[in-house]
Order: sequence, then C-alpha cells, then structure tokens
Amino acid sequence: MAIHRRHLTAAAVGLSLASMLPGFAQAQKKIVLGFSQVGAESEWRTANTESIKLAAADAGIELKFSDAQQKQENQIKAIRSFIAQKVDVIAFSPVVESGWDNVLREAKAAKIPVVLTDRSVNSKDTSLYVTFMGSDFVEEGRKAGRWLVDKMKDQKGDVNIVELQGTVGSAPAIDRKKGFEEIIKADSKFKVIRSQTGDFTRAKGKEVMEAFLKADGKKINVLFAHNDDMAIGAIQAIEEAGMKPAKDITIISIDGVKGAFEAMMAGKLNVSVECSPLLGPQLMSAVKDIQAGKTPPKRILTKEGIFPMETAAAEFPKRKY
Ligand code: GZL
Repeated sequence: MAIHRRHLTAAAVGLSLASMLPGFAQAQKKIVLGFSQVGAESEWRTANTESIKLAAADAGIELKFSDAQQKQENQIKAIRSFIAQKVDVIAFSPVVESGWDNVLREAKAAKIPVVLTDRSVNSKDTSLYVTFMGSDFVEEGRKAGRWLVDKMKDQKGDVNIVELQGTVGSAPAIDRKKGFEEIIKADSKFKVIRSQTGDFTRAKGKEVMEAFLKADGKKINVLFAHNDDMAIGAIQAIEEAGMKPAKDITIISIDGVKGAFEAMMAGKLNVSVECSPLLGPQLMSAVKDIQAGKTPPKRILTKEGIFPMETAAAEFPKRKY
C-alpha cells in the first residue's frame, strides 16, 4: 500500500511541475474562436453554419457563434464583444464589403487575429486580417455567362435577361454581376433589361420576379439569379404567371444547394454554378495554424464546378450540402 501511495504522490508532484512549464499550459488551453455569421438567409448559409459548428467541435475549438440577421451593425457589435471577451481568434463573413476598418483596427489593437471567410472586405489595409478563404465570385459569374453564351450560340435575335442580384454591397453580388457581364458583353444580342436585388432570399426573389413578369412577361428569355434561393422563389413566380420555368425562361443560378438539384431534376432550373459553403474544416485548420504561430496564405481559394440540369440526377447522391 505504502509503495502505491508513494507512486501516486510522485505522479501528482510530476503533474504539478509539468503544468508549470509554459508550453504545457498553452497546449492544454482550448482555443476560443469568435465567429460572426451573416445570418440564415439561404440554404447556402445554413450549410455554411453547419460546416463551421461541426468543424469546431471536431477540432476541439470553443466556438462563440453570433447570427447577425444580415445586419452589419450586428456583426460589428459581435466583433466588439469578442474583443471584450479576449477570444483567441475572430472570424466572420462580412455581410457587405465596406465599413469594417474601425472595428478591425480595434481587433488589431487588441492583438486578436482576424480571419475572413466566404466574403471579403474592401479595406485598403490588408494587415487588418490574416487570411481570406472563399470562392472566386467573379469566376462564378463568368461561368454563368459562358454557359449562357454557349446555350444561345444559335440564337439570332435579342436575348433579354432579367437579373436577381444578391445583397446590395456584398462581395458575391458585386463580383458575380461583374463576371457575368464581362462574358456576355462580347455579343450585343445579350441585353440585361432589368436588374434588382432579391437579397439572396427565396421570398424576395419571388417578389421581384413577380414585378419583372408584370412589366416584361413574355419578353423575358433568361433569368440570371445570384443564388439558388432567389431562383427557387422566381420559379414559383414564373409558374404562377402560367409560364414554364427552364423552358419559356432559361434559368441560371449559383450555389449548387439541394433545392437547386431538386429543381433541376424536376426540369425547372437549367444550371447551377457551384459555390461551396463547406469552409468549416479549412477555417479550423487556419485557426490552429495561427495559434501555433504559423501564418496561413493570405488567400485560400475554394475550387468549384458547374452543374447543368442534365447532370443533376447523377450528381445529386454525391452532394455534401
Ligand atoms: C456566397 C455566399 C452567398 C451565397 C448565398 O459565398 O456569401 O450568400 O451565394 C448566401 O446563397 O446567402
């Protein structure tokens, strides 16, 4: 018995000595990540949130998560709260590109590294964030444009396009529009006759498409929607107007969420350009690198494809979001 007790005492002493080593304490402390999410406006966002929460749990990272309901002031409040709580790292998906410099300077002054995920900011001072991980939205717009140019190559007359833009001032809305127009401007038959924001939601996408149909109905040949949720809302409006989606009006959208594959398999959506929301694992890996004193690349790009309706049924079982 005495020997056993001696071993226990020695082990306890050993442990308490080890815990005085600087590395030991640091190695044991859980990393705390403050994450400010845009909101829950679309299937894409829901999948993105799920990816981040699951990856944080898998990585053993303590996640403080805030939903900004698509309001910049809520994101700024959340970031200030993370600074006050002295989290180890702050990450966020900026709802719009501008207006972040002051709060990012406060994070820098507090020596808390910041990671941008999904959407970027237009700050001139790139020292305000460690890395930006997400898609190339301009290329997504180009992919949509190239698909349309190919689809309409034999079309002689005007191709009248209506556009449902994403959230005003957001990187995906600005860049997808830019990439799409860069491609279609090569042929004057492509005319964007109406363009308005649907704020990335199904409800607003339906409402705006109803207004487009009321104004231009039969004149509309193509709908370019900056995300699948707005396209799905617009499909409802097109059917309620007695027209056939994907036949009377060619429909192009972006994200590649489940709802888009279901619409393509039902013959109501022509194509969806992939934009992956599954950023959780990459984010946690970057957070761990930063905590370990490593610097991730300034730009981490997500690789993506394009899914025409003809491939939807074969692809659908393989989809992860
Ligand atoms: C794109 C992301 C966009 C999606 C929308 O990375 O920011 O926001 O395309 C989402 O579905 O609402």
